[in-house]
Amino acid sequence: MADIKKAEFAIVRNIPNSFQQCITGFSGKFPIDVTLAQQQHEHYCHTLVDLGLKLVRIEADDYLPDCCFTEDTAIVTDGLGIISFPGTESRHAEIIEMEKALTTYKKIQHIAAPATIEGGDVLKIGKKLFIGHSARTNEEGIKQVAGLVNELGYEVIPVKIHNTLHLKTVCTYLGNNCIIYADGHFDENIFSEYDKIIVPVTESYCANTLAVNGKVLIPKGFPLTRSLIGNKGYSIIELDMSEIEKADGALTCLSVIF
Ligand code: CIR
Repeated sequence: MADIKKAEFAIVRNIPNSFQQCITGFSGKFPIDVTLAQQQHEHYCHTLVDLGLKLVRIEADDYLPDCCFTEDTAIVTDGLGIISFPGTESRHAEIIEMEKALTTYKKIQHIAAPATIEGGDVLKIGKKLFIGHSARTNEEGIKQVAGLVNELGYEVIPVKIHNTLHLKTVCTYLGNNCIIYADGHFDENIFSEYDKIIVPVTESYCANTLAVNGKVLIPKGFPLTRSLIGNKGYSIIELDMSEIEKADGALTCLSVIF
C-alpha cells in the first residue's frame, strides 16, 4: 500500500500489575486477566519489531494502572513532540516518562491547563489532524494543538464525538485514502473526501486498526471486518486484544509511532 505509514520508532510502556484498577466505562467486560494482558502486550511489541520498528520501552508503574496506553500522552508530528494533558487526573503523571522518552527524538512542546487532550483523539491523515472533541479532549486542547501545528502546515479539524472514549476508538486510517469507522459516533460528512469501510455494528471494536510499515494490524475475532479490509487489498495481521479491550484500550492506544 503506497502511503501506509512508514515508521522507525514505537514508544511503548509495559502493562502494570495494577492493570485491573484501570479506568473502564465502555467495554462492560470484566475481569481483566492481567497475566494474559501482559502476554498480549508482549506479542504486540514483538509484532512491531517484526515490522522493522525500534522499540523505546518505558517500564510499567503500578501507581499508574493505565500507563500502557502511551498513545494518549503525546502527539507527534514531524519534528515536534507535543506532550498532552490527559483529561482524567489519574493519568496526569504518565506524561513524565513520555517526555523523557520523546525528548531524544523530538522538540518538546506542552499543552497547558485548562486545556485537556489525549492522543487517542488525534487522527493524523497527511497534513490534516482530525481531533475528537470528547470527554477527555476539550476545545482549549484542540486550540493549543492547532497553535503548535498550524505553522508546520497542518490543518486541524475538530470532530464532536459521542458514545465512545476517543475518536480513534471508532475511526482509524488504513492508508490509500481509506478510513475505517463505526457508525453513529460523529458526523461522517467530515470525512467525505475519503473512501470508507464501515464496520458492522457487532464488530465496532475492529474500527481501531493500526496501519504501519505495509501491514494493517487488527484485533482477532472480527471476521466480517477482516474480509472488508482484506477485499481492499490490505495485508492484515490479527492480534488477540481481549484483555486490552476490557480496559477500553485498542491497538493504536498501546504505542506512539513515528
Ligand atoms: C482510559 O480510560 O484512559 C484507559 N482505560 C483506556 C485508554 C485507551 N486509550 C486510547 O484509546 N487511546
